[in-house]
Amino acid sequence: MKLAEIVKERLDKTIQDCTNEELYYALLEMTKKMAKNKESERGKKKLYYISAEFLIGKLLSNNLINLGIYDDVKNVLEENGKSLSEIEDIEPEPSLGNGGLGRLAACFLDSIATLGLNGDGIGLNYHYGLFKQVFDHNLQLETPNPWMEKESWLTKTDRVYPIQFGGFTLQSRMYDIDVTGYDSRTTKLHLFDVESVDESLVDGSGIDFDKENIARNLTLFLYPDDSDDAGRLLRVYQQYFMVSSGARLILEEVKERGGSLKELPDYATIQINDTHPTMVIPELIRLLMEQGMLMDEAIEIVSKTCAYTNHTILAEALEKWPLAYLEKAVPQLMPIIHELNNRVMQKYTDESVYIIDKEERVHMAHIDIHYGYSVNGVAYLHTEILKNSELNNFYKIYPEKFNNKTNGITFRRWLLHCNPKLTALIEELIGPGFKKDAMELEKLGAFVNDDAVLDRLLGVKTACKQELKDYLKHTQGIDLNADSIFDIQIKRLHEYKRQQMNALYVIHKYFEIKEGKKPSTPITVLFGAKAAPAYIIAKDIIHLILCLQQLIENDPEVSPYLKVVMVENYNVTLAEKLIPAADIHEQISLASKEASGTGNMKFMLNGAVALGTMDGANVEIAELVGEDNIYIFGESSDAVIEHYEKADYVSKDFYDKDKEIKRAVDFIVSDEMLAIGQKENLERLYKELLVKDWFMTLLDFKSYVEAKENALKEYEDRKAWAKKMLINISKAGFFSSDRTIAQYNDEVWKLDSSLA
Ligand code: 26V
Repeated sequence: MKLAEIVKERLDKTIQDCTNEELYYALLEMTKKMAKNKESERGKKKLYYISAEFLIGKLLSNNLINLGIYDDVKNVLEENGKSLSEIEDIEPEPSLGNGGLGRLAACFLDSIATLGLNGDGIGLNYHYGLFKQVFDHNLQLETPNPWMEKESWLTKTDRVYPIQFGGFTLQSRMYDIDVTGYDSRTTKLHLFDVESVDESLVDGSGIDFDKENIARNLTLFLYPDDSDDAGRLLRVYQQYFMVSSGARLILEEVKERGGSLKELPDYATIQINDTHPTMVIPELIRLLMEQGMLMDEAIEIVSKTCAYTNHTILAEALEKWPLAYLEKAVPQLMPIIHELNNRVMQKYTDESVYIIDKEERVHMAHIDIHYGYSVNGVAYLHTEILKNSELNNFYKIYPEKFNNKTNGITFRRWLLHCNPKLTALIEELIGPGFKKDAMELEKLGAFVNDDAVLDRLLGVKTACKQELKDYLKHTQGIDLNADSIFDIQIKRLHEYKRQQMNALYVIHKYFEIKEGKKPSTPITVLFGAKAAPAYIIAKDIIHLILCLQQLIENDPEVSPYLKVVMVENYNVTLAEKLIPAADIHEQISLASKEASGTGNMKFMLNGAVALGTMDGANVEIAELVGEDNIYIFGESSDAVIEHYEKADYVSKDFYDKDKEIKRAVDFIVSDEMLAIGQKENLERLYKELLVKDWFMTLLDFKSYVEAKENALKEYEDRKAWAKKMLINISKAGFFSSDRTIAQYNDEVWKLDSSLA
């Protein structure tokens, strides 16, 4: 059905007469109908990707591209005096994820659909998502981010399941979002919602609500504040609600496809995305036993069905739920969890592999590893660290279960959609084949010495920088200098990602400029990051950055050469504008701590050059592009792991012995800064860096400054820089999520491709 017919039928209007909002809803209806007609053929075995997060971003443009009608729609709208990009602005962005883990799940669904694999996503339908970030007096405030309007991408289904908790039962209803794959089929994201949810529980503009009213609050927020027992318990309720709903759907679908429960592993494979969905293992065992299966057999069958992906080695992110929480929320799982633990205890004497520890906490990852058939890390280095250190005791027991699947990104969103100018240039140079086979980008290598091509590449970058400037002016009132170097760090705010190190560099540069050492080209340091509401130091780092932004903005001696910008409410939409405009991207985590990173891949694909440590997928990027096309600094992961083992890192030593480090750190609590910022926040951060600095900022600071100066210097040779850009783009093919998903399928899931 054509757009003109839809608006006629909906509103009895012509396209010309419609408002942007009316056109948005008409396009929504049109794409939903088109996606319906393209559902994948269903093979015998099906993948269920269960995840607490799916950071899907806006869907309209992406769907139009994947359905192959983007240009047609754009033209029709233009002929009628309408702009597709203005219509896109109307679409709310759901914040159903936090960062890389959730965005990865969304990229994976795109690739699963594109490859024609039989696989769906399963998650929760959070009404207010994570939260919307607002800056006030240089501090982060959180407000709800409602995204479900009268019409949305969600389709209500008839599947409703009763989900039992200790003492009460809630009804769970399934909603679906169609996920379109490029040029091919669609798959589905199933989001479960509690029927009794009540948005009015959130009053005022903040994100506070009655955490104990589970029936009404369960699907309001992703990761509600977990700084108290009620918040943590709510997470357990959410997790069980998600996996019990998912498990029922999976078993029902197996039966609908003609399978018996004994054949579960032949009909279903479940990818557990980090530990949030781990309870699916005991829940499936329980449901199979409820249908008459003996425990031994139920455990064996479920163990052949579930596979686990680890996304972090940070101790605080590895979930360990107190037994008491589980006893209260999900008492029906307790006999099973105890039995799973008993079996481990009977077989192994090493207490570090037990499921329940001496402090009566349940280690969720241990359930996955013992009772799943595959354990994978998300980049080469990360998997090696899992095997050789973090999970070494498990690796010794189950070497055959461990495998690596280096993350990937969908090029449809992170090139075709977000950077049409670069896409057009690439297509002109090497033809359209790279859109389906990302490895074809290698063909760009033929142009590294072609001055005309390099000039055009620089031209595209300048145009993207100008677009970002216009966008930020229009949406956030921020002024950028499009002729400056755009140095960008966008990711969750976390100490291990070391935004504080970048901020210390800004201070260092501020001093240099004051001393008369001015950069050849002005520098703009852009940040985008949300801090978890209860993560105090992360919020202090945001405060530091925002205060620096204000201080420098108002200093006429410095502001022509240096600008700091922290964009408000960093999300997928902003990433799509920021990434094409970057010259340098910061991937500066403490080596060993960033499992993979996926932003690094997006920037590379868009012709930015990385400044980074040998961490996560940076290692693989460095190997592919070669040392001339990336700026690597800092201690190795081995050295860092050794520092932790020996507990021999003392940040104060670095502060005492280096004047420039001392000067930068001291500036955090200088009179200038205290005149702008909050004493409490700045002093806390200052002390943290001096007495703890758990992620070794000061250890790497000097080599960071050196590497950054080198990058800034080499930027001045525009031709040589353009070459680096081109090489980065040409080597990005490996990081297509189509490759990652094909590897999961070949080595873990073993589904048939319905496109074969
Ligand atoms: C843990 C927690 C702990 C409590 C607070 C809320 C919360 C939310 C998420 C998590 C899981 C952290 C794991 C994670 O997000 N890992 C990221 O996964 C990306 C995709 O594999 C990877 O690129 C990033 O390097 C990794 O940090």
